Amino acid sequence: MDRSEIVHNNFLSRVTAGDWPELASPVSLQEAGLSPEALTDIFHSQVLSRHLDRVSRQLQARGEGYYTIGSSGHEGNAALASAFRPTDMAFLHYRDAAFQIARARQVPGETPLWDMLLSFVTSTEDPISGGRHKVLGSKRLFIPPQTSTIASHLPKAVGAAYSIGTANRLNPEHRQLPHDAVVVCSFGDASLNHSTAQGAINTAGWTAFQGVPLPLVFVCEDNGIGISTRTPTGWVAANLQNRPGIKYFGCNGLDPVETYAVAKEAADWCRRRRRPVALHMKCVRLYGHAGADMQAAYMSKQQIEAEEAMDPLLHTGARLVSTGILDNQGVLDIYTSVNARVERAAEQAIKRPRLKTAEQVMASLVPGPRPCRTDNGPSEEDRSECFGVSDIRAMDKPQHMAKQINLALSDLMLAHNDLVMAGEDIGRKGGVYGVTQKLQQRFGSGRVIDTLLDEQSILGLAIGMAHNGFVAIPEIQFLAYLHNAEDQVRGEAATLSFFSNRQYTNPMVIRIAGLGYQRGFGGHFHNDNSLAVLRDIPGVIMACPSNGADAVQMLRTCIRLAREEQRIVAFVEPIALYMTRDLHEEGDGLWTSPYPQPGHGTPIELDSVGIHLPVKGEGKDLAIVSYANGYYRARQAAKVLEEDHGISCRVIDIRWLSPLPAKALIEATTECRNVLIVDECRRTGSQSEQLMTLFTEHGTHNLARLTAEDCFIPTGPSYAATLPSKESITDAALSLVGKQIKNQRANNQGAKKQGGKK
Ligand SMILES: Cc1ncc(C[n+]2csc(CCOP(=O)(O)OP(=O)(O)O)c2C)c(N)n1
Ligand SMILES: [Mg+2]
Repeated sequence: MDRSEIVHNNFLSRVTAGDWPELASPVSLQEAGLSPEALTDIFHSQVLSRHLDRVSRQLQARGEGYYTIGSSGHEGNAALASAFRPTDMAFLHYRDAAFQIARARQVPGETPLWDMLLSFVTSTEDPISGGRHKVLGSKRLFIPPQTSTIASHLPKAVGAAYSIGTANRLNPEHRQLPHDAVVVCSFGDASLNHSTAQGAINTAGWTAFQGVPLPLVFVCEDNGIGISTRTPTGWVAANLQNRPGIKYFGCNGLDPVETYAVAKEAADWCRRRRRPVALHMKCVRLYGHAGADMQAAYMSKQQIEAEEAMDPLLHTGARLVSTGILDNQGVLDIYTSVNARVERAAEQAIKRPRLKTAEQVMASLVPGPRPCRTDNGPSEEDRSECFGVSDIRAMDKPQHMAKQINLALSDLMLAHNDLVMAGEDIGRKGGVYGVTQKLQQRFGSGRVIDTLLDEQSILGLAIGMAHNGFVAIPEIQFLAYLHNAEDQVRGEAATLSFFSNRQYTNPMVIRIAGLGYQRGFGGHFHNDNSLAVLRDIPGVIMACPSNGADAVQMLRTCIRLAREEQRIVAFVEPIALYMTRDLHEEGDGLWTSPYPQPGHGTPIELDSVGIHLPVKGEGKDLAIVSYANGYYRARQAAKVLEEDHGISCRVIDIRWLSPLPAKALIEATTECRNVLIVDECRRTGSQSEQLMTLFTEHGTHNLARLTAEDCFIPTGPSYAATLPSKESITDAALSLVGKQIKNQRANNQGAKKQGGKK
């Protein structure tokens, strides 16, 4: 028999016989401040959660439901939820259905039973994911959906908690959380060991240790096991009890009264002091890990039965009966009537429509636009105060890319009070390359945040702040360090709109200093030349400018895309070009330009490419398609090709690496007799693969690519040995054009011969 049926029958027979467990806690209702109605309410939520689990297993067995990770044994969550306000944003563990149900009972007009059933049967009417996953979550209940890697929601919970204080100062237009809200974040005992969890807890402590407000309640739901691996006895308490900056509370989640009392104390403490709390809640896990998990493979029958005997519903029943709120029959009545209601509703839910086409599934991948206050750019007064009049005049002098990005960031921060920046060393130092110099002086340490050294926390901060109306500009100091934290983009940020049917979004512009060619500062960590990790994430935009003026315009577009269209953008800055001034010869200053003041210059929109035409001719012999350092070198090569070889060559700057501006690329090259792709990233996995495919599918002939070798980048004089150079681009172009001329001759001769035969 399915264990859920065994637990069900145990409950019925023990309640009928009045075989109640001993009270798990001496705390009385009065001491807990819990009214009889409130306890009955908690029981209702617990019972509903239990029956939803049972029914979801039945539906799965019938092929009508999918994925049945359950909440049974964790129903203490209902008492937990009752201790918080429904506007305290909750990032929940997957076993927290009872939390969501109890919260729904705090809000008029909610229909948690129906909503959750729609999610179980993946109906398009599921109010959270629109039928994309069985997932907890609700926009109205401040519960963002969570279906992902273990512990990956903790960093954003830290970010959301941090955002409350910042929102109280800046009041961003799209603010969500009240000024005195706290954030709840729950997870399992095995998840506590994940480096992401440890990192987030450390970040919370580090923040609070300095007296910075961080109203966050971490809840570790300790059922003593993670799938089949036992958590050592006492480990969770030992791990959480002595964390600097974090206050520890513990409760027995089997007993709703103690759970409520302790959770209330923890929530109140956190709300009052604006400091993080770790609440350790004991639970049991009934029916194994998830649908197909056979507990018998790793637990003895006695162990399984001992867990089942600790059923929290029996404990709540015992409380209700021992306090005279209900008698045995009253407990049974609630249990059986809710059961009947759930079963009836389930039969209706399975008839509701499901997603069918790829188009329907994909409809929520990219968030929708949102109305934003009219943007007139920063005012003249604000700019004069921020920069000083002489500095504004100096902006008309030619500037390199690092300076231009710095000015653009300043103007954007001036124009929009919902922008915040965060990263390692971006504040006082102004970034490793000075790109963020003076920004902290201008906007304060609350908007230009020097973070601790943890990329997951930096990206989590951005995600969490976006949940409260901010658009963060997190910085990853070097591209190689993104890999430590890529799940925060891939598994978390990028999936949020998809799994919430566009209701939750986390717009941001991630600035990443990257790519190769740094002379004298080397090694692959500082010269990482692979962007593959960002290219295949659905919905994420990747921008990569090659020069200062473009960087400014593209950054402005990226911020607009994030603020107004709620997009996630990676803005990759080629480090080696930050300070580059000259193109062809020393002192020519061709890689500098005046800073385009806000509202000036030509905007660079998504899907557009840059086209550089030769001085003479129309550049139809050859198009070199490249970006960043490759584009810069291609421009050098183009001059040689024109002047020394008479090849009329245009150079195309791709600018937007994902999604590729396919149409613009085809249009820009269509008149050209040859196309050479120059990609400074590694041959395997680089953009060049997609570009070759694009042009081949389009039918472009005479196509070749020059890429970096499949190798890491060394330090020392050979720093650029594996990368495309002006010389290698020139050679590749000559060989391609030469080949084309040969082919043409061969074709002409072939045609003549054929003509002769006729
Ligand atoms: C990063 C990552 N690794 C592994 C998994 C697979 N996995 C899902 S749940 C789970 C066990 C979690 O146990 P615990 O945190 O104790 O929560 P419980 O299921 O016991 O409530 C594992 C290993 C995952 N989802 N994410
Ligand atoms: Mg566990």
